Formats: sequence, structure tokens, C-alpha cells
Amino acid sequence: MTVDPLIRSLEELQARALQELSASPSADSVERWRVAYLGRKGHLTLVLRGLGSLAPEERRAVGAAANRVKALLEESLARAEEAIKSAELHALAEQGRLDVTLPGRPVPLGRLHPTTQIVREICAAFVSMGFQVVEGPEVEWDRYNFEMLNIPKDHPARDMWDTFWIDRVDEHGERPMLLRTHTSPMQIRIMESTRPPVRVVVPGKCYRYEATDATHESQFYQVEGLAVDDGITFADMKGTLYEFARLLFGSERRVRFRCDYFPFVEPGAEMSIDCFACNGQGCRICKGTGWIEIMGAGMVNPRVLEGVGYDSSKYTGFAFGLGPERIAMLKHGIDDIRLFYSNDLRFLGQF
Ligand code: FA5
Repeated sequence: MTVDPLIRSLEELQARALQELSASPSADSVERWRVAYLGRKGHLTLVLRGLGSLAPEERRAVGAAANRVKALLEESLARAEEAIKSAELHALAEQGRLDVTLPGRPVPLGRLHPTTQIVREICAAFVSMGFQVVEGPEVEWDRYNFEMLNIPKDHPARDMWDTFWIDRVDEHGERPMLLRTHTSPMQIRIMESTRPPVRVVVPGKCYRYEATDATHESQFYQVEGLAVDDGITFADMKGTLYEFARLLFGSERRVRFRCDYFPFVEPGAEMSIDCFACNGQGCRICKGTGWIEIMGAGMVNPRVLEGVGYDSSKYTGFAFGLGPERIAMLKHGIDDIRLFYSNDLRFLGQF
């Protein structure tokens, strides 16, 4: 058999393919062309597969011609693809969609929660006065949360802290564990593990089994403070807390101490600042009094010092506990504490 007709039909195939390729205007039509000619079942591939049935010398001649056609088609395909790509880029540039001078799209940035911000600010104020920051457990023993703070079982002062108890009963039928109702148990933990001088602040979450309202949450933060040393007086406490109020609220704020009762301090006090909204004249925020209470404080009760093995004839100290959310509310004029933990980004994004 002569190979001429086969070679001729290959030449025809090549001419047809090149002509169709030059008439393919888009990436899609070029891809269809590739499948039709060079794909697994394409025209040229079928010719190459058919070579097996030829005699060896015919196979060599037709094979060489078919490979030349294949190389030419592949090269033409690459050129056509390149031309289409650069035409597309050119068209995009024409439309101005690739204006590299446009500013980038803004990336939404996360930020610190307002509670985290105020807790850090409060701690930084005390750190600047030489206090150390310490943290402790949220699941606590009755012993630390109450008993060693001079609040024995059945003491009426327990009613000051509505408690979430952990559902575990000991051999006396008592529930010894709870979610801490305040950060004061850390006073005991710290004094048990260190000797004076002690100067610490303890930020952390607390839990109370109470109905929520505009100023009460069942989960909230406190920052506890404790300073114990030889010869610490009530005047040291006032000086430290005045300085704290000055750092946080500015030097124009006035501060007031009044008697208050907490079993673990003696004497106990509440500290208030004059209302920033009405400058002490009396308004809705300060409930007409001109003053806003910001913390409980007092001199550490000698019974508490003795309970942790400190000599109360040598050492004295002061402690305080404040609510950071309430302080953030004062600073930013927020009228409902529940906004802090309802995860509304419109609220959180403002800080
Ligand atoms: C105490 O918890 C004492 N442990 C504070 C203390 C420490 C006194 C050391 C003396 C010495 P009180 O229950 O008043 O006290 O809470 C202190 C602060 O925690 C309050 O002033 C308030 O800012 C905040 N707080 C209390 N309960 C809630 C609540 N349900 N939601 C939000 N904040 C609260």
C-alpha cells in the first residue's frame, strides 16, 4: 500500500485544523478545538492510534508526518491561547478594571472587648503603684469564698452573695464547691502561699445567682486588691485609692469614703466618686445623690490574718474589690450592663 493518500489526508487535517483555530475567537472555542483535534478521542490522536495496523516502513513515514502535524498544532494552540489571554488583559485594562492606583479594600479589624480594655487600665493603674497582677480559679471552695473570709456557715452575711453551688456533696452532706461570688477568696490563697509584704491585684470573673437588670449580671468581673505589711494604715488605703481614682477618672474628680460592712474587713468602707455627669449636683445617673459608688474596701480583719497564720499584732493591711463593668459604664456613659455580654457588634465596635 502507498502512503501518499494517508499523508495527504494528514495535510488536509492540518489545513482544516489551522483554519478552524484561526476562526476561534474565545478561550472556550479554543478549548473545544483542542479537544476535537488533540484530545484523547481527537482527529489526530485517532490517526496516531491507527498507525499500528500499517507495515513497519509505512508506519515510519506516516508516523513522522503525523508527529510533525501534532507539533505544529500544539505550537499553534499555545500561540492562540497566549493571544486570547493578552487580548482579555488588554480589554480589562481598557475598561479600567485593573487600576492599580485604587486603594485596597479595608480589612475589618478585631479589637479588645471593652471589659478587657478597662480591666487592663485598672490593673495598669495599680501596677504603676507597685502592685502585682495575679489570677485564680473561678470554681472555688466554700472554705476560701466564705469561711476563711470570716463568713462561717449559717452566717447571715452569706445572703450578701447569692451563690451558684456545684452539685457535689461531701461526707457531711454539704456542698463544698461553688462558682466564686467575688474575687476575695484570692486574698486567702495569696496570703496562704506568701509572707508579707503583699501587694497584689486580682482581676477575674465572678458569678452570682441573681436576676439581671441594668446594673447586675449573673456573670461579671471584679478586680480585687490586697496590701499587707508591717504598719499599713487606713491612710495608706485612702492614699492608694485616691491615686487610682485620679489616674482613671482625672484629677478633678472628688472621692468620698463612707462606712460599709464586709465580714472580712474592719473597719469597712465604700468608696464613691462625685458624679461626672452632673458634677455632684444630682441627676438620673447618680440617682440624685451626686455620688457614684465604685468599690467596697477596708482594713483586713485581724481574724482573717490569723486564719492564714499572719501575726495580726505585727501585720496590718487593706483590701478592696471593684466592678470593672460598672467603671466602664461610668467612663463611657453606658446605661445597661447587659450590653457587655450580648455580643452586639454595633455596641462592641464603639470601643
Ligand atoms: C464584694 O464582692 C467584696 N468582695 C468587695 C470587697 C473586697 C470589699 C475587699 C472589701 C474588701 P460587692 O458585693 O459590693 O462586694 O461587689 C463589689 C463590686 O462588684 C460592686 O461594687 C459592683 O461594682 C460589682 N458587682 C457586684 N455584683 C455585681 C453584679 N451582679 N453585676 C455586676 N457587677 C457587680
